Amino acid sequence: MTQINNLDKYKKKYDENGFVSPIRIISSEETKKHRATLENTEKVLGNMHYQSKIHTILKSAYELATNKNILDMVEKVIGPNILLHNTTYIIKEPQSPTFVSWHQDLTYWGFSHDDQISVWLALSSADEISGAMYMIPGSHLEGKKEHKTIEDENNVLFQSQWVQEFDESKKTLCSLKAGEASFHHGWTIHSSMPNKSNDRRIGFNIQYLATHVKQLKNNTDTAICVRGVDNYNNFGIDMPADSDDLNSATIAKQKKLQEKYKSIVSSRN
Ligand SMILES: O=C(O)CCC(=O)C(=O)O
Repeated sequence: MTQINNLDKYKKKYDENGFVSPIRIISSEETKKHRATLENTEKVLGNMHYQSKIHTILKSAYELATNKNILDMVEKVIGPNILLHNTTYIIKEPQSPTFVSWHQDLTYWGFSHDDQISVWLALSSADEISGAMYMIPGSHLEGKKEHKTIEDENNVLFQSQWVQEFDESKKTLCSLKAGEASFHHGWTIHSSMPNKSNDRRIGFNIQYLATHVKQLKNNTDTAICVRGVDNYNNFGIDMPADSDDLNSATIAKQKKLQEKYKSIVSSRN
């Protein structure tokens, strides 16, 4: 089993730069299994790009989101009591123009505190050609930046938000082999370019919060405690999937959760 050593070293890098990458999470064999689950699901449900709360319909997604290596690193950053808020596949098809504009995750999410961390686990290789993420080191220390709305049909982001004022010359590529992950802070400015490769670029994105964080935009938001204890109960509770067999009742619930999730992250107040 893959095990992370050097958690303290990774945490130091994370604190300095606002991200740490790459960290090996699972073997390439395990990664293939999770990719196959996603792609078998797509044969039934269609393209799964940017669907929310996937861990409520696929056990594979819940297994990844509760992976010990990931949670050990998350705990180092946000402490022992951890909520899983969202999981989503971010997929760029081969030779596709889709990209992600420079942004900070926390801008429109409505959270009371910034004790949040994003994990991006590669289910296929992510590099300069296939459209891996770029990060701006140290940008998490500068707080919230102004985002402009610049509509572009190829931008993956719900609000087409775009940070304009920052030093792009500092950008650092986070190349990942399948089964490796990057971890980034909610104020770290990041983006990604189109996929010019012949394979799908598949990221599995996972969002965690410390249990004391509140959702200020909507008091019916949901999450699930995946490590430690939740003494705050600020969120309703999501039910994790216990199988990869698709079930129409859980899919219907996930669609509702997704609608709510999208309405929260798409509104500006
Ligand atoms: O998948 C990408 O290219 C960008 C993902 C992203 O913005 C994020 O994980 O916060």
